[in-house]
Amino acid sequence: TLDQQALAAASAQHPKLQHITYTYGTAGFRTEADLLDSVMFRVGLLAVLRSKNLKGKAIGVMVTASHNPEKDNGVKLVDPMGEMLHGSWEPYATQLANAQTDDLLLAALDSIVKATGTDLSQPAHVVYGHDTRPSCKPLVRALVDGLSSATFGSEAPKVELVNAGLVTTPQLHYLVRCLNTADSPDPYGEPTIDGYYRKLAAAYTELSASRASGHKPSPFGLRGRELLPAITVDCANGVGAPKLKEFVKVIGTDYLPVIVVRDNTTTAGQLNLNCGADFVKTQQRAPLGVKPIAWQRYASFDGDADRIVYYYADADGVFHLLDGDKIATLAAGFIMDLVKDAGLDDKVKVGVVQTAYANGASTKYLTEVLGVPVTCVPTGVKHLHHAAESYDIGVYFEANGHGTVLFSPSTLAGIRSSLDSATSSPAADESQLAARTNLRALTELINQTVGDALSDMLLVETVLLHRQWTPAQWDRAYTDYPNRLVKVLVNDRHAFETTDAERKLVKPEGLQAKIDALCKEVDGGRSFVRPSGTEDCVRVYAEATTRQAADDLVNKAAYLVF
Ligand code: 16G
Ligand code: ZN
Repeated sequence: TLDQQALAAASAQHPKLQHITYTYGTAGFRTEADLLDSVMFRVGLLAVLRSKNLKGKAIGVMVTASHNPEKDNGVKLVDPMGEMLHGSWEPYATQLANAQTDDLLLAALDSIVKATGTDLSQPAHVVYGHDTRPSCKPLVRALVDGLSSATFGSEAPKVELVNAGLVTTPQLHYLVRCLNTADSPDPYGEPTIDGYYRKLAAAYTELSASRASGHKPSPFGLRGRELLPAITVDCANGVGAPKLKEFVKVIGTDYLPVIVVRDNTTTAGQLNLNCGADFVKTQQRAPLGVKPIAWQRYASFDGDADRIVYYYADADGVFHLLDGDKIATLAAGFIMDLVKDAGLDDKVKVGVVQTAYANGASTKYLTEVLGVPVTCVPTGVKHLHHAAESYDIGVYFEANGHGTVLFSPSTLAGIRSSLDSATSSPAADESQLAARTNLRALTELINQTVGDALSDMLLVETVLLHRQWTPAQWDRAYTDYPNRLVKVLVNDRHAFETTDAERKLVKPEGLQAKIDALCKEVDGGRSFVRPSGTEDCVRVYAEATTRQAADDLVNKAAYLVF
């Protein structure tokens, strides 16, 4: 039973702002930090309920607003295997956040307990962390108030809380999965940040050592002469900066020479300002004040280090972006080769998951050149993650740089047993064994809970090292079709409804036919319209074979919407 009095008293310290309606959306709750105190308290309550509902499994809570401006903040829940909160619980989060009074909050809790069949006498286990935003401190305090008020009566077992402190979003996801698999036959890793670093470092050193065969592993030191060993990483003045530096300490600069820029996490207002993955992707330019040296490797993380994009400049100083689509194609091509070299290609099928924002040229390259199946799903990590699970090895990336690679449980087991000489199909020769060993190391290198800028960077570095490619050589696989994305402010974005993975509008009626007609007039024309899940606007995307045609098309489509 609920300890009504104690809960009401605690909640009274975190009153709901009466005029605000909150929504738990694709990125959890996200808005101006000043509006989030009551939300944090209530998310604390919900996290405990969720954990009890899952019989005491550890649940994660991450306080961050990712690439948003520093004045914003947000919070999202992480389910036991490190995945996003199950969609069926999102409405409960919204319901709790919007209860206008403490009494209504208690009533809402009660109804959620009943609706979900949650047994309050179960234990609870919650791990929470936050990014570098100055507003995190008070907001985490409100969260902890919620977590520790959720005792639900004195007879209920204690709630076990783990404070992960300052972490990247993917580190928090990693911790959750480790805590829940610690006693299983397949533990994900040691549930500490140091354990996370050591897991990635061990996998990366193994992969880079295998390429340098016999030499002291020195990335790019052998044939890639034109390439400096170091990569320059823009950390968006966020949590990625201290965490990347901690990782480099663990792995050593011999293995990972990195120049960290935009690492100012102490000056107010700097987070995500004119830098970071979102800035670079949307502005199609290097961070302000960073002038890339021709042909060298550059990367940008976003504010909570779950996204990454690469870029380089050519001899004329022209900027070239290597976004999530480029990373997906690089990873898929490399993994397919490894699977083949490992002699596992009849058992292990690789697939790629994209959204409508994926550049048409990348989809064409994947299907026609690599011959890999591609699934298109609606925007949002949970959709991509879910679809990737249906492949033996599922590579998923959003064009914005969020993504990872998932290995199915049977694939993992297959790769492991292929290394066991006692099984039915021991490696035929040295090179097959090497491919199998590398494949296994990749499964350790890649954070399979969620997109992870650090892990993804190590994946890209591994492929470039093995291929002995410069970023320009990587870029050569295909040329992006010119494209444009614009925002349109409309009276009611809910009037826009989509189907076919957001590629077609069903409402307003008749609009899609007009867009189709526009596309038909343009060589390689493609355009779609969807309501944003994070902002009060409609987004219009268009691509075509020339810059002029893409711009024209987007303007005409936007005019139809407006
Ligand atoms: C959220 C999503 C991101 C997506 C973006 C689209 C998660 C964790 N994040 O940030 O994947 O690209 O929304 O925003 O799912 P939009 O709906 O405003 O275009
Ligand atoms: Zn992010």
